[in-house]
Amino acid sequence: MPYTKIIGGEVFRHDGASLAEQQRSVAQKFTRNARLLQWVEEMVDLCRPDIVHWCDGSTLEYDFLSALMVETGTYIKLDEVKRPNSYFCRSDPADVARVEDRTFICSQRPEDAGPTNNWRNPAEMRHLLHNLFEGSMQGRTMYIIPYSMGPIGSPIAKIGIEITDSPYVVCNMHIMTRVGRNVLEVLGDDGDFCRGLHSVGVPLGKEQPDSAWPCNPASRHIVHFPETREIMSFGSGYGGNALLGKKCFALRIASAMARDEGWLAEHMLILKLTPPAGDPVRKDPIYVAGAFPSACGKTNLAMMTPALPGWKVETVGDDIAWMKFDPSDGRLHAINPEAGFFGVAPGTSMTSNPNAMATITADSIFTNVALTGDGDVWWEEMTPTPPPYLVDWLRRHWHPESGRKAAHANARFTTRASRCPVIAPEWEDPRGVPISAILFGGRRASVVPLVIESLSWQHGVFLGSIMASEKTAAAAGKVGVLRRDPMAMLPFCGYHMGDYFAHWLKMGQATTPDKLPRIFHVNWFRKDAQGKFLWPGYGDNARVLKWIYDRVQAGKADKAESMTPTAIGGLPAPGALDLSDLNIAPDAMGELMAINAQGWLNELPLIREHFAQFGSQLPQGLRDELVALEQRLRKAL
Ligand code: GTP
Ligand code: SPV
Ligand code: MN
Repeated sequence: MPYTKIIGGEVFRHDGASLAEQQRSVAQKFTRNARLLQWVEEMVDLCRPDIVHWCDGSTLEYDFLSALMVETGTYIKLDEVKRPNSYFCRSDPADVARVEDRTFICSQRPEDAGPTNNWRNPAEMRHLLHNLFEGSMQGRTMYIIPYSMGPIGSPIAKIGIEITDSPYVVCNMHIMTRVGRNVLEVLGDDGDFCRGLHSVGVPLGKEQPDSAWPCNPASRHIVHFPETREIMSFGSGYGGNALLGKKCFALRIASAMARDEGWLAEHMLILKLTPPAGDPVRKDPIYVAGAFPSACGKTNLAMMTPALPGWKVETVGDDIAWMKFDPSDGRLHAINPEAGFFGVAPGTSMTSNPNAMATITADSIFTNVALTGDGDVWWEEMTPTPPPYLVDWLRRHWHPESGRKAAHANARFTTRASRCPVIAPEWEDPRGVPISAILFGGRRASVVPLVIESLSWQHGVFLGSIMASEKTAAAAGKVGVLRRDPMAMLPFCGYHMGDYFAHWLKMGQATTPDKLPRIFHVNWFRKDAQGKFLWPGYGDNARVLKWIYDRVQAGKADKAESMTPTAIGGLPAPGALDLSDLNIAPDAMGELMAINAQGWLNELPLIREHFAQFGSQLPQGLRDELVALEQRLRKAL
């Protein structure tokens, strides 16, 4: 038995016949919420764990579970001087990313899941899951995690309960969400919550040794019941498959709630952009939200160190934004419902993202990176020269000459948002921050210019709806293929994507046009004929942010002259983009800003095909935009 004593919260040890009674008496010290108590009892009966552990979110609990995982071989503690209070973890090689083809939306009617989701009949799926979860936690501890998405008790926050048999999930949830008894206090006796049941799907027989990363890839199911706000996840312990507050609740379930309640749950970073002090025309900071597909630069942009002197970027969130129109000022306000970052490690360096590097100097979890000989971590591009020796994420010896990657492409760090040196002071403001600009962007090697300003809210929604991006390693499957990923929500929209577009259009009616955020489309990923990036990106993206600042801030003298209208939208007028001290070839700049009318015309059949799948649920406004785009392009030829 891993442990028997009561720690931090309370641990209940299954003791034969008295299981129900003991569990009940411990549970009641935590909550009197009848719905919660009954659900936990049912899940204990179903999953038959040896121990039930009600999590209290304390440091004691975190340390205890971390030590437990060191003991069982799941974790390696990193060197206390080099990387204090941090752990290294390797997953099973078959469990390294979200599994989109094993992710399901179970609404009563298939039309409510739509063509971009895997729909399953809810009753049939419940039956299948019941069989999978039956006895799935035998020999294991069941953890009950009460968590809040958003600051505990704030009017916009929402409560979830995750039941899991993975201590790795508990520790990650401690960092990524707000866990604790105070969540249950806010929940009260009759509050409602999002139910999330998770199991790695590997029951343990008596005396049977556990593996360092138990998982059950053959039976993986990441299942959502948007109508009843329930999640059931089986067989995977990795990231968005298992940390149910993140993609499952804060995006798939929350997007359905947002549709019903008139707000937006989006796959977006939130940043604060402050112009240089003493600038004669630029004064107040603005807030920008940006939707980029997985592993396409949200964390980088959210923590960016601007290449332009005096400009400052501070982080509000790096992955998810919940946005509501605030009646007091009529503006769209955004909160980051998360409490931490689950960030892509490879490519993160002092050059690409020094603020992320500073955030993860301590108190962090590193999954599927490489381990150095002296008890620290490494991943591709972390340092200009790799260390002479590593143990790679597959537990093999690694040398620079090994000719393979030391870290998995979707290796991740888990770290608290509060550790970030550029976290915005207002990042936990329950009112959220007022959004002035929304960015949509994907990886597009060709055709799509560096930045486009939409002509209207409807045109901006159209640009978001036709977004495409080359697939990354953040999800299992073939990397590099171009796919439509509307608003970066393709894997995360919990309902029919056509209805989602309609919801976006409707949100544009919620306030007066002058108060709506302005929508932009950006592309940091244009490549030249040799396959090299044309745009330096990273800190130099501040040049684009500065132009956006000028475009959205009323009162700027040369506002009208800073934009050139084109067939696809507004582009920076000649000279309007600040390229001072930028070392870039003039023809590269030309290519980045060119309107390739023929290239866009060639895309129209693909866009039509993309739209066709939504059938009658494609809103008329988007059809109109497509027709108008074609007309403008033909005129431009
Ligand atoms: P998720 O956490 O998966 O939702 O993704 P994310 O959007 O937060 O991804 P992240 O910021 O970690 O993206 C990292 C990847 O984007 C790395 O491959 C970076 O090299 C690349 N990247 C980020 N910014 C830029 C940029 O400005 N230019 C280029 N060329 N690559 C960039
Ligand atoms: C993403 O894939 O968009 C992520 C990582 O943010 S995960 O939480 O694993 O989904
Ligand atoms: Mn993401």
